[in-house]
Amino acid sequence: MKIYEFKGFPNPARVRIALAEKGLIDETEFVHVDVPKGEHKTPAFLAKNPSGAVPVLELADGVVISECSAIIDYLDHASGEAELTGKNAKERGVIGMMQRKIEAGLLDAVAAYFHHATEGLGPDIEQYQNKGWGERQRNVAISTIHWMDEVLSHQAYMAGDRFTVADITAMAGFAFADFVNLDIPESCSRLRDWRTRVSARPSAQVAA
Ligand SMILES: N[C@@H](CCC(=O)N[C@@H](CS)C(=O)NCC(=O)O)C(=O)O
Repeated sequence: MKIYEFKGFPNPARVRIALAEKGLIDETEFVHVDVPKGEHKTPAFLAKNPSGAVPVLELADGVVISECSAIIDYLDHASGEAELTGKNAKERGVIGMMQRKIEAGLLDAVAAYFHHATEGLGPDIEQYQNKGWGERQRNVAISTIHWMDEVLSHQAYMAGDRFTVADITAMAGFAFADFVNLDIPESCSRLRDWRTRVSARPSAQVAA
């Protein structure tokens, strides 16, 4: 299988972490897409993902899957037990809920701040910006960070007692937050401890 990506960017990192957790890195061909140069907006790439974003998974039979949550869902079910996305109906519900709340409230919110309230990827790529919306999304991210710290008062990981896709999304969210200088406050000590623990996982090194 192929992954079209830009190594080091937050969303491609989500898929790299999942590949490493599943032991699938060596079975993957990584194809570099030069996002800052706009290669993700070319007709050839838009034919694979009309959203014009990385990562994209392409299977040997030509089937293409975009959106990290869908890619990770596929990887988790294609190989071994579905530890990352849930082994039964209840787990799938809880993990899916936490993944989506963290995706919307942290990762997407920080991305909106970056693209709308900073220079983002530069004027050639950022053809519409709304500074007020970007600033508002920064506040959404800050609220989400405090909520995540509270979640960790009764469980070790974002969706329960083991590492899941919800933690992967959170890791990417904080990598993006670092990039825009949005720190985890000192008062959020549980969240800081969680970040130290998940950053020490071998899969985190693969994504860096
Ligand atoms: N919801 C998408 C987000 C993908 C995304 O925004 N990727 C970024 C890289 S981290 C990108 O390609 N940005 C290009 C752009 O916004 O022009 C997913 O889950 O895959």
